[in-house]
Amino acid sequence: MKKAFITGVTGQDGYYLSKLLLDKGYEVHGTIRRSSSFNTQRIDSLISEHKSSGKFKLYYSDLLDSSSINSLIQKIVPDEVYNLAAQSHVAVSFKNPHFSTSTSTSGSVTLLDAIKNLDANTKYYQASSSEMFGGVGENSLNENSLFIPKSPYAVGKLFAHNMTKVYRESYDIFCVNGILFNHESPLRGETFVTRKISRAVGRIYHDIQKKLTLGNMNAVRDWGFAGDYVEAMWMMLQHDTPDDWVVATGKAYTVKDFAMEAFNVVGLNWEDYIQTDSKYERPNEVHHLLGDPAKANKELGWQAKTSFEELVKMMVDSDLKLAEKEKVLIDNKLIKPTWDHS
Ligand code: NAP
Ligand code: G4F
Repeated sequence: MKKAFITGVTGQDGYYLSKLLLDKGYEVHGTIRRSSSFNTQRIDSLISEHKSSGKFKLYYSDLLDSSSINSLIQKIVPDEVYNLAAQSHVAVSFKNPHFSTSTSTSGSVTLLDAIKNLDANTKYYQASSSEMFGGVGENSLNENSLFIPKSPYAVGKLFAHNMTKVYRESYDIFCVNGILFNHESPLRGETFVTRKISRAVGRIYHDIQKKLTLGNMNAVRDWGFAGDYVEAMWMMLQHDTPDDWVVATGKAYTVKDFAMEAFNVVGLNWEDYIQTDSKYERPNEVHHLLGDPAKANKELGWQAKTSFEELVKMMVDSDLKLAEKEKVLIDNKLIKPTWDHS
């Protein structure tokens, strides 16, 4: 039985990747951070499902704690390591630059070096990001495009990306970079723009929110479904040779397009509900990200299966159900509308 070690298992991709690997018969070992409130909501269903088999194991750790990461790698001796952990919000990385960059920089070196010292042919996946391209111009971006990072988040990711290549070339370790473009789902964090929109549509439809306030609605992104993208992560580690691959749909839309489509799902006109505020704009915006997945299509046999329209509908449908439950609790005075985290 293959063993996978996943950092960032409590995140959006952590859930989808764990589910994929558990379904394939892997034993999955994931790190979670100690928090004063519970942070395993996304993976609670997997924890219950695999309680008796013992195939889903969790450990308290943090990527900044190299000693715990080293001990875990030595104890588990995983076949595959997926480094998904990051402070992944670009706007927040401007406010917490030290933490955001060190999680990616120190974290990747700790893992790569632990794998080198283990000497057990462990394969490594680095969660690289399209954010590293910087979104200058409107060309479709591939593995050979120039990186022009524009945020502390992107600088940290570029360090980890380059370090992964250094370990691959220097020590013959099977380590890959998945340069993933934006991928979303009903489990997306609520402060990313797609989920902020789908959550608002659900709440506006159920009359528990009046307006949605956004930043730059002209920003362009290549949005895919996270469930499709974790398959590409796994496929990279099954390829004959280690390399770097872009994972994207090859189609681009504006934030405004996403909002229009989301309000359309419930038959409302987005213009009646959306306002803008410069507080949601970044100090250095990434304007346009469109990916060219030709290499992943050809070499990995990977294809994005979910269309933009299907993705938006999936997210809105899920958030309509959530808002319906919230409405009952609010009407019965069991909860109060929460502080705006966005
Ligand atoms: P996410 O939902 O924000 O999850 C991030 C995970 O990292 C969470 O489990 C979080 O733990 C954990 N984490 C944060 N700081 C940590 C630290 N210092 N030590 C250990 N764990 C830490 O992100 P995602 O959307 O699943 O993305 C997964 C990875 O892919 C990230 O590295 C992200 O930067 C990268 N990526 C994402 C996209 C995308 O569009 N989703 C595109 C390209 C690349 P808590 O739950 O405790 O916060
Ligand atoms: O949803 P976002 O916050 O995602 P962003 O910045 O593209 O980053 C995500 O994708 C990256 C891959 O390219 C990942 F590496 C990263 O970890 C993360 O998952 O913002 C998307 C766009 C931006 O241009 C932003 O300025 O939407 C614009 N936007 C407009 N109004 C907003 C808002 N973004 C947020 N979060 N909130 C707004 O109100």
